[in-house]
Amino acid sequence: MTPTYLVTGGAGFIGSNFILHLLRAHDDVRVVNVDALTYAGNLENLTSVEGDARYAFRQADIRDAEAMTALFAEFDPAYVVNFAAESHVDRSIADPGVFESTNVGGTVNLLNVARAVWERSDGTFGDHRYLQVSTDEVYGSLPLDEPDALFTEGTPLSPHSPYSASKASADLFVRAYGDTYGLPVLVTRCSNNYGPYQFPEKLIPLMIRNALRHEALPVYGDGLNVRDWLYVEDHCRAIDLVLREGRVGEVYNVGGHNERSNIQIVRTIVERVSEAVDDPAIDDSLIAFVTDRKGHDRRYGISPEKIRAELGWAPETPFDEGIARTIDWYLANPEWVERVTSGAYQDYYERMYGDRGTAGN
Ligand code: NAD
Ligand code: TDX
Repeated sequence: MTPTYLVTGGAGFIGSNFILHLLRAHDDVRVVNVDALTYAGNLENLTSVEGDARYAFRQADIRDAEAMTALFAEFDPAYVVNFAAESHVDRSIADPGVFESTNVGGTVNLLNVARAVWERSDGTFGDHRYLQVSTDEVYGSLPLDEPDALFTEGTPLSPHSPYSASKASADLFVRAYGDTYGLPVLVTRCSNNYGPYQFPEKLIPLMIRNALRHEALPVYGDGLNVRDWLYVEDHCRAIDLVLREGRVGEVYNVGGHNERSNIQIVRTIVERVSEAVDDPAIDDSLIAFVTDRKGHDRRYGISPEKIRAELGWAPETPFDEGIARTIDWYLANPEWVERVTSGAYQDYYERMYGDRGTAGN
């Protein structure tokens, strides 16, 4: 039988890449994209599949029980993949409420609906599966002076930002629904993604955009915070693999041993963008060290050993290739950037960076 994926948050960065991946990877598939279309949701990411008979879009909020129940009735999904979330740490520091509401409340609502619709009279759930797309940030922060220390699935949850606290809470509800009701749940915890369609509030696309405009490149604190970068397509493959072949009830970390400091990333972008557009005015003098993010996690580093050993997953895109592809995509799609950064983005930028000052101030 053709499996139907109900993908929430499918108009966002990773969700839209995941939908494009599914439709490329499987002929025999149906995909329903359910997205509230917040500032981060953009259907333009999916224009290439709009006419595909295997794909449908419905605008709805994962917090809306009635709407979710109606969607389950309409599409009878075999799988739910929950990407829908508020995803930006800086926004969570400025305004935590919606992070609790969408990331925790929305997840619990989806779990309730999945349970109500999928549970049979004997308490079993057949082949249905619910996958929660989580993040390495739930594990907290690693020290810089212990480079061999990595997050494993057994690392205790220790979130620091309102964003990561909301994601960790959601993960605990997911586990509780598995343990208590037998709901067939899976969780993936991935490191920082980069690639096409990422909203330019996140480090890499923000730096590409600012460099092209000769604007300051705001590096938080000393720039030595470390993130573990994974090309989005590799994450999408991992999610699909875990959904189809992972062991129900398990958590799988996803990452590619690609740790870099923020300043390294920014310098790489400066060099490559300058070269790509042949503009020597794009240089390190644009870099501005600004006041640090509150509660800024120092380092993330993922051990992907479990998903490698159990499911044979490994990243396929080396950073050099992934960053070149990403920069090329942003250079080739200035209208996309222009459209998502018009209007409300200007207010956001002023609020976040307007009075940030330089580091140490
Ligand atoms: P994003 O902000 O680009 O997209 C989020 C999407 O969810 C948007 O399309 C938005 O419209 C939608 N959405 C928000 N609230 C909603 C609601 N109440 N109902 C329905 N839809 C709603 O985020 P992203 O970077 O693509 O991240 C997707 C998921 O992956 C998130 O759960 C995030 O925590 C997780 N994650 C992200 C990264 C990363 O590096 N970006 C890494 C690991 C995990
Ligand atoms: O202007 C900036 N300057 C800067 O120095 C921005 C936007 C970020 N930074 C730093 C903060 C982080 O150390 O760069 C690093 C990456 O920042 P973000 O792109 O905001 O990502 P991060 O906070 O690491 O969280 C991301 O990865 C994990 C995603 O946004 C989350 O959704 C995901 O769960």
